[in-house]
Amino acid sequence: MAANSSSSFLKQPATGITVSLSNSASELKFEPNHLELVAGKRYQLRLTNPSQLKHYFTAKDFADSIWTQKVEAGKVEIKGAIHELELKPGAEAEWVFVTLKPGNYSLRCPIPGHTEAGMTGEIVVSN
Ligand SMILES: [Cu+2]
Repeated sequence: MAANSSSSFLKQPATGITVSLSNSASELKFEPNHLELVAGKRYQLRLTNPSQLKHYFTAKDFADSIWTQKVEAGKVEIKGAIHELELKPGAEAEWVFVTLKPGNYSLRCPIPGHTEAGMTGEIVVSN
């Protein structure tokens, strides 16, 4: 993506969304497990893991369809393309991105047994 088009995205206020990877009861699910986004908008996705296990936020086709501004975790800020995030117990991260392409994208935690137990979700990007 050209730098000039990304700088116009940066002027948009980001819409905040929070997704919890599992919960304090360590149930294997994303909360919420369905996200509705609009193409061409800037989002600040806050990910939390209040459970006792590590989890992944894996949505590769979605990650390929967006422009990532940054991921912030602790005192570290990462720029550039991100494909999946691993959150250790108690971790938090913020992913700031702009949606580019409409579509239905699947989300899952690929840790053995977690997808099968229902740790899946859907990200819908509409026009
Ligand atoms: Cu998991």
